[in-house]
Amino acid sequence: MKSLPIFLAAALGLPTGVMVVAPASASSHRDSPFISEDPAADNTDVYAFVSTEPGRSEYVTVIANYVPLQEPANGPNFYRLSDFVTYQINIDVDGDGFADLTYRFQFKTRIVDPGTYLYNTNTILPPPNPADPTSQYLNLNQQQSYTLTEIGRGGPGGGRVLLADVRTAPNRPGPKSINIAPVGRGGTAVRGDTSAAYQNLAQMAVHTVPNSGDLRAFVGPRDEGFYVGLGTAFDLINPSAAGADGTSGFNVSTLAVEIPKSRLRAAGDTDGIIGVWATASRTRHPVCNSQSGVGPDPNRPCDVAGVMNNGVGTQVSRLANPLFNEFLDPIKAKDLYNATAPNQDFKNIYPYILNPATEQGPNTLVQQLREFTRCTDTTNRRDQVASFMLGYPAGVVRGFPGNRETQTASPATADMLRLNYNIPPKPFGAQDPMGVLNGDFAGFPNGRRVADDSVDILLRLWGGELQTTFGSSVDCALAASRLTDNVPANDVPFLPVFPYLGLPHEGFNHTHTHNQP
Ligand SMILES: [Ca+2]
Ligand SMILES: [Ca+2]
Ligand SMILES: [Ca+2]
Ligand SMILES: [Ca+2]
Repeated sequence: MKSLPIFLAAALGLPTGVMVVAPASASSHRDSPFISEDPAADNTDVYAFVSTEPGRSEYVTVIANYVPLQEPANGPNFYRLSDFVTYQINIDVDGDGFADLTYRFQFKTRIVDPGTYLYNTNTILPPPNPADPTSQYLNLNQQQSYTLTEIGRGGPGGGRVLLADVRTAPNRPGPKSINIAPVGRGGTAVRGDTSAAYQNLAQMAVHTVPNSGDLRAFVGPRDEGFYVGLGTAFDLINPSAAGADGTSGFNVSTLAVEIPKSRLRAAGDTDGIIGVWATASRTRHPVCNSQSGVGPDPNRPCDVAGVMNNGVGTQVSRLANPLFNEFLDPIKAKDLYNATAPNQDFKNIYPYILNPATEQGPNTLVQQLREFTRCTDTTNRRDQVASFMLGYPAGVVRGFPGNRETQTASPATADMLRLNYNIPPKPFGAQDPMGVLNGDFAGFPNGRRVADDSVDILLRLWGGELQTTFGSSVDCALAASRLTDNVPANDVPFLPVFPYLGLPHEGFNHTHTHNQP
């Protein structure tokens, strides 16, 4: 049952612990001042879970989303990832906050016909040789490919190329561009549901790496899967019973990799617990230099000035737990968070998470939540540290075996998405979107699945639901358990197969109704 806003509950004579509150944009959209100016490098969400597709329970899927709030009708230069950004999925297997396994995505854009304005010059058709991952979709004029490199312990040098110059899934302009058969370019009106045709095309961008235990990777547009009551958050948290999903009808750019557990063990993992985060690093900030005139390369008619770094680049975005930098870090620390690695968090960030009131002042999130729950501790939040910076020791949550590293003597206090992948996955459709808090231990905050209601879980965790189990004398579990943004589900279905996130919205036919399904 949906909860009611506090004012409505009071009017009906119901317990006024029931309330509505709604936080920010998608989990890390525009989370810091600097990254707001650089959407192509902006991390928006990270997911990590044991694969639920049948036959894939020995794999861990990690998804990193970038480029927030994409309007689907964004032609002719449809959204894409930047050729001048290094995107990385980072995995720590031993709890020290340093990556032991990194998956690096680097992109290349190719314009087939630079003489036209078009994204696609006719209906986008399957590649002539689908088995060859470098074979591009027919009639796709603006093509983007990527190289995926796996880097082991020891830093940025070297690495092993898993996929080279392979295709990404195309955007989804509409029924004239996405169809089973070519429809031509005449004036004929074309209607119809392109979901099956698009799914067919997009799954051709799922690539398998046979010499790496059938590791799989995907890059392409998806529906924004982070459903959230967006509009009420920054009106000073203004409760609304409407349950409007503020990201409905928008797309995002998804990078996904499905890693065999055996590779995690080969990287040094011995306890089945990993810490995951994603980053974006700018190698250049492109500026078209008018002095250069039209150059010999039709893809690069201008010199690209503004070289920042010719190697991996300068890190400008980072994300692990949803809404961590967005809500828990003060403005003065947000850019620093994005520029640093998890092993710096104990020094830079931990005090704000443990003692929000004394370290940040009177205007923190927990103090805003007190308006609704009146039982939220503003200092000594060891529950928040465990939820987001350490993982849970066994026994803290009844029945949950925990996801705190046992491999190091003192695990790093760092924002990483901890996943205990020894916990068996729940089948798709049998998952509880409230995850660990409702006894489904394969869900957030043990990793994070695409369908988990991260916002409601976070509201309950921030609201102190676990404080008593961490020794607080405050008992607000009941009130906290009623916190919700009244947005219980995504606007489109998630997929039961890799890459799991729903199909992107179509430019030709989409809405931003914000209504709940
Ligand atoms: Ca490590
Ligand atoms: Ca959505
Ligand atoms: Ca481990
Ligand atoms: Ca929700």
